Amino acid sequence: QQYTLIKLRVKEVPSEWRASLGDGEVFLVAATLRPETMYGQTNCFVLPEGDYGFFRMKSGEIFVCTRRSALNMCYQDLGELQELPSGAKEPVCLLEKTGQDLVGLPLQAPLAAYDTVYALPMLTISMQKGTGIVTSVPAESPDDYACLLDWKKRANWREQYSVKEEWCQPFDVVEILEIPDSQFGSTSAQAICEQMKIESHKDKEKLAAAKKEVYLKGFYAGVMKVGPYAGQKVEDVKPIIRQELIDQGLAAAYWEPESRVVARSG
Ligand code: ZZB
Repeated sequence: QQYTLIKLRVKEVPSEWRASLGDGEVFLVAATLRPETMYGQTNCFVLPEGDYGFFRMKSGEIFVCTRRSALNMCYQDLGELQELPSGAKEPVCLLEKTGQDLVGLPLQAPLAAYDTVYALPMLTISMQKGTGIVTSVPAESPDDYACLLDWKKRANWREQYSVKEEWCQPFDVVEILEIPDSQFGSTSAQAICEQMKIESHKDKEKLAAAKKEVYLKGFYAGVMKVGPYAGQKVEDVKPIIRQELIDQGLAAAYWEPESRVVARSG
C-alpha cells in the first residue's frame, strides 16, 4: 500500500520533553491515501492508550509514530537504524509517550486553512496500520466527521480525555471537493453520517460501510473546490498535489506491506 506521510509540525514542544529530544523539529506523521484532501484538515487524531515513540530520522527531524511504522521508515531510508550490543538493529527512539500525552498538542498541518490545529483522541485507531496517527478531514472522511462531532458535543467525553473546547469547537468542516450530480454534494461525510444515523465514531460497522460508499465517489467523481487546482478532477490532481507536498518537505512517501490475515483456530 503506497501511502503519503503528512508531516504535522508540533508548534510548541513541552519544555520537559526537550531535554530528551535535543533541538530537532518534531512532527506527528499521519499516513493517508488522500493527500489531495489536506486542504480540509481540522485536527489530527491519536489513540489515547496507544504507545508512540519520538524517532530520529536521517534528516535530523523527529517523527512521532508507532515503533512498527518507524521500523518500516528505516527500511525505506527515512529513518536511522542503530545497532544494539546484541547485534539487533532498531530505530533511534528519543522519547516515548502515550497518545493521551499527545492530546492538545498544537500543530501546523500542511495546506490546512487553519493556522493551528490540535491533536484529539480517536478511540478506533488501529496501531497496526499506517503510523497510528490519523489526520482529520471531516468533509470527506465519515470517521473524522463523527469523531470531531463527538468531541464538540459530548462534554463528559471531553472531561474524561482532558479535551479542551477550544481544541475542537472552533473548527468548522472545510469543504474541499464536490461530487457533481450526487446526493452528497461537497460535505459527503456529513451527508452519509446523517443518512445512516451514525451516533458516534465508535459505531465501527456503520462507519466502515459509510467509508466504502463515499471513498470511491470522492476520488473518481470528485472535482476540487479549493486550492490552485480548483475545478479539476480529484483523480487527475492527486499525484500532482502529492508530489508538490513531497518536494516542499511537507510530506514523504511511505510504503506499507499488505497486511496478512492471520487465521486463528480454537
Ligand atoms: C485523510 C483522508 C481523507 C482519509 C479522506 C480518508 C478519507 P485504508 O483504506 O483503510 O488504508 N487511517 C490511516 N491510518 C489509520 C489507522 N491506523 N487507523 C484508522 N484509520 C487510519 O484507509 C486509509 C485511511 O484511513 C487514511 O486516509 C486515513 O484517513 C485513515 F477524505 O487520510 B485518510 C472515505 C475516506 N476518506
